[in-house]
Amino acid sequence: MSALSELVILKLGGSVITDKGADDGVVREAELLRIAREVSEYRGKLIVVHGAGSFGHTYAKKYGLDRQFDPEGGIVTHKSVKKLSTAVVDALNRFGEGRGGEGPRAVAVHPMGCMVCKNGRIESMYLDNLRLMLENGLVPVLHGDVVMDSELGGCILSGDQIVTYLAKTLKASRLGLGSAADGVLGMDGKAVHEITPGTFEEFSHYIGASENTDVTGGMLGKVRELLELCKTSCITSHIFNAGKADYVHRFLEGEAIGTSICPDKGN
Ligand code: IP8
Repeated sequence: MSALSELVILKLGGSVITDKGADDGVVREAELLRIAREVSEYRGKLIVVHGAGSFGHTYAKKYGLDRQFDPEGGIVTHKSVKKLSTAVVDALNRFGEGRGGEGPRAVAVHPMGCMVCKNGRIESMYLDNLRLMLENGLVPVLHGDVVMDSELGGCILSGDQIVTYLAKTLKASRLGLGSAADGVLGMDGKAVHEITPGTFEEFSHYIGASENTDVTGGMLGKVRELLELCKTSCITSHIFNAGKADYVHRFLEGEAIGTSICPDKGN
């Protein structure tokens, strides 16, 4: 098991915890509870970030927020992802309560209230609250959100960008993206074991750009964020299938499952 001082960051994809094909936000309750149970077994320092799924993406698309900021659309979309955040926090705390005070004590941290972007990229974030939460046994839960942007007025911020920013800034030891696929799928439909900055070109043309109503780039967007992280901070990330029973637990316990995005050997 990981040492308590090590920080693990886990992203739960919107396609896993919501019905992404739905026109309005629909939580996949059974999946969320199963994942919350798996997370509750982990005792180390943990940040959970979740995607927006059919909550945020539906409204972001409706109001064209990926093209231009719109205050009304921003509020509607933010309200919608906050609703999903409450569902995630409640599910995690439900399992925390039964473990004699040892289970996760999750608390929502909404990016809209503590992050600012510039041209869609995170420029600053208030982090003292996160550090204190981690030191005091809380599990901060963040999510893809609408945030204010010093150039654009406001923008859509993907959880994929949030996890890499936090991993780099807080020096996480492990980062996992629990998606609805087994990892980055190769030509044979099976998960590619490893992608490095040097081998990315081989795979880039058949990595899916986006699925359903996703306004933030799908699998290709994730891989790009994670490659950037391993180039700048040498942190290895794992994209794995959080829709499969026990995979979240296995990732948290240190197994390299799915596709690893890691630095080139010799770097
Ligand atoms: O699902 C998108 O976050 P993601 C955020 O993590 C919104 O890419 C509001 C659509």
